Amino acid sequence: MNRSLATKLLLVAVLLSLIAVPGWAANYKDEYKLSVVVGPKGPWGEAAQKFADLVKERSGGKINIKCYFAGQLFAGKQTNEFLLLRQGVADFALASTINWSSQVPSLNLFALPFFFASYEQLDAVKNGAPGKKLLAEIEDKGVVGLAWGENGYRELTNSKRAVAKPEDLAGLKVRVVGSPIFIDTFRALGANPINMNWGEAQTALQQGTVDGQENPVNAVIVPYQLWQVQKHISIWHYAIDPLILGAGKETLASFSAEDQAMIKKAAQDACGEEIGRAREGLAGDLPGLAKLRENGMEVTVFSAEQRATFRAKTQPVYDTWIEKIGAELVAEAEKLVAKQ
Ligand code: X2X
Repeated sequence: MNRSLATKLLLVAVLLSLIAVPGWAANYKDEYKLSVVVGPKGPWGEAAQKFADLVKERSGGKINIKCYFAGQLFAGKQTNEFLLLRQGVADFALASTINWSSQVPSLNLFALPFFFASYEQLDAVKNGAPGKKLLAEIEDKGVVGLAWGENGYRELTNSKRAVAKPEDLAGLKVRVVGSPIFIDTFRALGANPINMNWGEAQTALQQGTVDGQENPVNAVIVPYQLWQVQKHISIWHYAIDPLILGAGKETLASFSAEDQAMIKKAAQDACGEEIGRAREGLAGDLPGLAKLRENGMEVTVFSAEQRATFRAKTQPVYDTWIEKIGAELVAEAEKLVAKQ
């Protein structure tokens, strides 16, 4: 090869490399998939879409996240969602900690019966050492937590009668999520819990094959208009359900450091707003409950004494689950809760 040809080839190679690697743009997928258990209405679903919109806007249209609502990505089996993220079937999920607790048992911390009495207690645990440990554990398992969101306090609804004391639950058929701590809790209260995915639960409630269910007011009961099939609600705050906006580790690592920071900020912006909406009208004198009454629900708001009665009834469940969750983690959380 003569020298001038070699020089020309080198020049062409340099030019080609400049064209072929314009930053990271060439590495973007056409679509990134985000999993959501619920539909697009309400704070939870809308926050997922908001996150996708923010990322699109802030990446100048280069990062396109599509929300797959109502469990489309995991064919209804919501306790598989964490696996989907690990396997890269989903790139992101705005997920309830309950649905991930089969793979990450320590997340059952939030489902310990009658543990969190206030939002301040939840925030202290989530933002303190226990919350950080939980996110580190998830990351070890292949999913990066970008931000906390919130489903909310899980309240009991049913079509049969007002529930104010444990005896009122006797024999009541209650749909619960496929996580064993919920079965244990409802059995301890004398109810008849039935494990079911959310998609099937809606049909079961309509057809009356189950009497009740438990879910948060703003994020689920209102957007799904559960008053159409459930006449009674007990505001008993028996479990709280934070959401985590998670990204598959490999998906996240495929972005530049700059994109990763932008994605994290978008997650925090969308979820910060979502937490506010999930709690709206549900603290203090509970103005948010007016909407339930207007739609014909009979609302029973538990006093501290009523909660204490239910807490005593479910204490054996609490005790059994300490070891499964991690004694150290529970002890740390208990300390933070006691301080609030
Ligand atoms: O299935 C439920 O009850 C829901 C929608 O709250 C969760 O995904 C945990």
